[in-house]
Amino acid sequence: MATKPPKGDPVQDAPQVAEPKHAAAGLPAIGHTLRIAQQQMGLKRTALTLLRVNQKDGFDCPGCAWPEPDHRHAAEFCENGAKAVAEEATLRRVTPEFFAAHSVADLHHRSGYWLGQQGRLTHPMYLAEGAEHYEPVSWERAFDIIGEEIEALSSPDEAVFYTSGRTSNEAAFLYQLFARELGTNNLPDCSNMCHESSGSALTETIGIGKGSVHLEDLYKADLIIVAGQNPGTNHPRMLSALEKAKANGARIISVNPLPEAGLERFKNPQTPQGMLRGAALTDLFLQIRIGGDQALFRLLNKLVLETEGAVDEEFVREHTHGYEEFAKAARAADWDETLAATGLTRAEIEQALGMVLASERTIVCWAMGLTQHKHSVPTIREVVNFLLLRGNIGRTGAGVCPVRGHSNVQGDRTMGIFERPAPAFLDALEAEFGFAPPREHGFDVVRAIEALRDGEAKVFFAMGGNFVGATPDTNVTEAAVRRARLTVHVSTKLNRSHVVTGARALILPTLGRTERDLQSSGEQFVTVEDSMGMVHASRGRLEPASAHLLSEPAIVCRLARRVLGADSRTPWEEFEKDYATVRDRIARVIPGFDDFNARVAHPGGFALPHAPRDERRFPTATGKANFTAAPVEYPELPEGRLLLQTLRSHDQYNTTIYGLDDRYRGIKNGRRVVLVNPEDARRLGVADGSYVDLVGEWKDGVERRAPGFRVVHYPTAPGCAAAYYPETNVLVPLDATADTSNTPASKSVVIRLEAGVPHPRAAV
Ligand SMILES: Nc1nc2c(c(=O)[nH]1)N[C@H]1C(S)=C(S)[C@@H](COP(=O)(O)OP(=O)(O)OC[C@H]3O[C@@H](n4cnc5c(=O)[nH]c(N)nc54)[C@H](O)[C@@H]3O)O[C@H]1N2
Ligand SMILES: Nc1nc2c(c(=O)[nH]1)N[C@H]1C(S)=C(S)[C@@H](COP(=O)(O)OP(=O)(O)OC[C@H]3O[C@@H](n4cnc5c(=O)[nH]c(N)nc54)[C@H](O)[C@@H]3O)O[C@H]1N2
Ligand SMILES: [Mo]
Repeated sequence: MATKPPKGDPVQDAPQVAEPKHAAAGLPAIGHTLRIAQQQMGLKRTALTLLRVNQKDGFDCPGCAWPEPDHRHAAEFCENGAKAVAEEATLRRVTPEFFAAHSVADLHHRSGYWLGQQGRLTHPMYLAEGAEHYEPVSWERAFDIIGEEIEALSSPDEAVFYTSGRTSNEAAFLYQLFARELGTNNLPDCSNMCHESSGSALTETIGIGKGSVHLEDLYKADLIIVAGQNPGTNHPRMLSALEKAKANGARIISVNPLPEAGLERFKNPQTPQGMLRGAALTDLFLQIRIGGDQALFRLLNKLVLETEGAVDEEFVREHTHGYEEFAKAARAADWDETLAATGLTRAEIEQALGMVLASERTIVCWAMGLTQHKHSVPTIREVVNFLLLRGNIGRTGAGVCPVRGHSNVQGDRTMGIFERPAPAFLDALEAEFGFAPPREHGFDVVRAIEALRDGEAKVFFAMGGNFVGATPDTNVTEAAVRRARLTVHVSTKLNRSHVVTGARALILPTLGRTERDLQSSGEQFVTVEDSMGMVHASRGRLEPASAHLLSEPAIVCRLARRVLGADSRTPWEEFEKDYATVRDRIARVIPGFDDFNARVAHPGGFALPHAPRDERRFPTATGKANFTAAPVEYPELPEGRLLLQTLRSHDQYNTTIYGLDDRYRGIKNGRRVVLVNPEDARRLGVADGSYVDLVGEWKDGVERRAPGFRVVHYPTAPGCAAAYYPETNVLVPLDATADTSNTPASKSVVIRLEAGVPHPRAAV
């Protein structure tokens, strides 16, 4: 039997703390999975649903973007994928009666955890100007309201169209087409807060903003460096790949301020011996200070340059540009400065160098630990320098591997969800659809918040996600969104963004991945692209959560018909009826999708082309892979302060909180914890178990405070603290962003600790 959502809220935050774990997955993970899934779905639905995850005829797991192996297990999912599925396939419902019983003011006082636990949204809901409750509204009326507000704008650039990363290729393509026919490139997305720094750095240096490895490359690598990533929690299926790589002889270096359980030892739940003993994964753990990665890679580059025969001279000569200038900068790298920036010892760096030199095939994997700093773009460029030096791009078993977050975040970008579209893409849209797309760049996430704040944007439309919950500087962002005339959210579940609204607001409930999508031409499937550029189909089988849901493509098509009217020559009605007709257009507009419908019928899908990987061709401005030579940066920490990273617990999916535990880190029943190195804690006079407020320090002098965190003495790198997002988003200043990519620097926030008291609320 599925159980009811928790009644009590605010939930008392009462963290209990035990020793952190040293291994991930294994039996406890399976027990935990089944318990959470059954609470939401009941036993039968749990079994039926979980068996279809990531199978060739099933649906793509809405968890992370890690690719599926060619030979699949019956259970090709992980604990956290199962939780993501359970959240969506839950039997709990948020109905019009729920909204009649709870005013917006009431919901505003609930935690995000409680909101999410209420279940799936069942009806389109409307909050009229000045009203206290959402009320049910017909789809027609909902589209009329959006039409009215868009027509009242003085320019289409006063509208913003946000996308989260679960949206299918088909929906994303239609959505950007609609926005551009309307006349704006205001298409910010979650990527702006996520891997934008990777995209910026890779596009400039190798000519394409995507990773250059396939899953099989990991199995063939000699050395895999995992920097700034916690796969045990956020990409658990990656651990199976790392285990296999190790069995084939690879060595692994983890670079992280925290010892993460998944990287230490992995107990593979798919094999009996894995369950019992588990495999040690990391050979060398470099416990780096937050933000020290650019300095580390720069010094490694210097040491490689100084080693006779270590540089792949032929590759450098044939395929790269800018080597001399880079080499000059790298040779100037300084040991003492690097040791200070990284907190590592000389012996550790020399050991890493030995492993680097012993490897013919090296892969560097990374995620948010590298992308969310002021100097993220030069950091990732330094990783590219590191790989180029030894010819590790466009070679089997080697390459760049930015590990994506949301399950289709990479595909959405491929489909044109981007505020700075390439001219060639716009030309192709123009040729195919016969309208003149806007050429001026639009707003990214941070610019969209500023535009709302300054009254330059008045309509905010979100295709999924939780904009208010996920973005930085919570108080600033909430005030900005409240200034909008209209906020619209296409959503599966209730979240904070539904209760921090513009003057008018709409909730448009939609189908999830797990659900059957029936249109008038018959049952539809959609497609997604994983982190390694593989495109495949996703088919839901469950009955939709309610008869009143529309699919995301249907919502866009109807919206476009209402808003664009006779101005649009695009066959929106046909697109809604049959998604294959959308794929035919994608095939004509986007390179690599030729014969899309035929090729996606192949079980497992197909690989998109990637010039650097496939043919060592680098479509950059210079026509070569570019070495770069930025000055080395690392965060400066004033006396008595800590550098805070805001990260994920094991029981959350971004702003969706599954539960209040972070099992591998030994934390239970609470999220308001701050992990502090015991030495720092002693120096700052904060006892383990005491309560503090986290107070941000930023050049604007504004006080940003996150109250009531329990101090946990934890083996994090000295000077570096960690606490969960989204509770700490209030501390991340809106203008503290990465250079070039404008990604919020949510992994390096300078804070001080002030004595505090426990906070009543578990999760914001
Ligand atoms: N279950 C689950 N799965 C998820 C998500 C989820 O919330 N829950 N989110 C999805 C999304 S959208 C994304 S983007 C990914 C996120 O996946 P991750 O990037 O793994 O997520 P974070 O929890 O932000 O972890 C950041 C890691 O980087 C380390 N780190 C922090 N600062 C630094 C630094 O300066 N240098 C180095 N070397 N390391 C650093 C942290 O200690 C931590 O291990 O996961 C995706 N998958
Ligand atoms: N401080 C701090 N801030 C961060 C980060 C950090 O590490 N630290 N990480 C950043 C990162 S990497 C990311 S990607 C962003 C995430 O930002 P978002 O993607 O905006 O946030 P999510 O929490 O993933 O969105 C969850 C909501 O998506 C909706 N949803 C779920 N499935 C579907 C679906 O199939 N269709 C539709 N239409 N809606 C659906 C549900 O209503 C759910 O409440 O947050 C960023 N913010
Ligand atoms: Mo992300």
